[in-house]
Amino acid sequence: MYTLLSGLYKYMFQKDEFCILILGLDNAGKTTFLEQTKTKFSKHYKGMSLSKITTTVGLNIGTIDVGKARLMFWDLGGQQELQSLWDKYYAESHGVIYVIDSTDEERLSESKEAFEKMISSEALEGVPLLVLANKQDVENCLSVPDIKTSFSDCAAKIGKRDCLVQSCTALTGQGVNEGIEWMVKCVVRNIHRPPRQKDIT
Ligand SMILES: Nc1nc2c(ncn2[C@@H]2O[C@H](COP(=O)(O)OP(=O)(O)OP(=O)(O)O)[C@@H](O)[C@H]2O)c(=O)[nH]1
Ligand SMILES: [Mg+2]
Repeated sequence: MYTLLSGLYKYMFQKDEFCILILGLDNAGKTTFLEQTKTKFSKHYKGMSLSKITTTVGLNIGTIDVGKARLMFWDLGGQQELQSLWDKYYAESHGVIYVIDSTDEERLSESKEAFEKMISSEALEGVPLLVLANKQDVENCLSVPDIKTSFSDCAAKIGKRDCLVQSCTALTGQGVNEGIEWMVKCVVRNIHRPPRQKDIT
């Protein structure tokens, strides 16, 4: 009876947990996106004022529940000297959200270089990639098609991974739900996939 009840309890309440990295250059809007996500997906979360967010030196964490999935976010600092720390988190992550500042055309190639380096890591093979074209509220910013064109030569490196370029305004929340729901769908589907050949011991 106990086994039956504990099985039922687990079925009803236990969540599958996924670690999601939030990466991108400094000033892209990663922490703003994380705060907006926590505000939208956690009923009782009293978010900090978005205007008070300052540059991230270590990391920010956050957890949300979406259906039977629990997403644990690690938002890492994007400054150049902090980018060398990103790969310490790759092996544990189930998905990556890569944030781009669509108003910063000058640093778009720098952002692409950081993205290419990140996706070249073997530890991220098969991991879904959500690319956010952030700050779409700013007039004359780069559009989603502009960013897709600039990143088009990454296609081979992305390979068969799930990848979505999503329009987003972290400040207002536009595109946040769509992005998170897409990520949940991908990571949940991945746990039901048979392991990759090299994972079989
Ligand atoms: N206009 C506009 N500004 C935004 C948006 N998202 C973030 N910002 C602003 O961009 C600046 C940087 O935002 P952060 O969230 O601190 O950026 P970050 O990527 O976490 O930066 P690091 O922690 O330094 O890596 C802040 O002034 C934000 O208010 C957006 O959607 N639209
Ligand atoms: Mg930050």
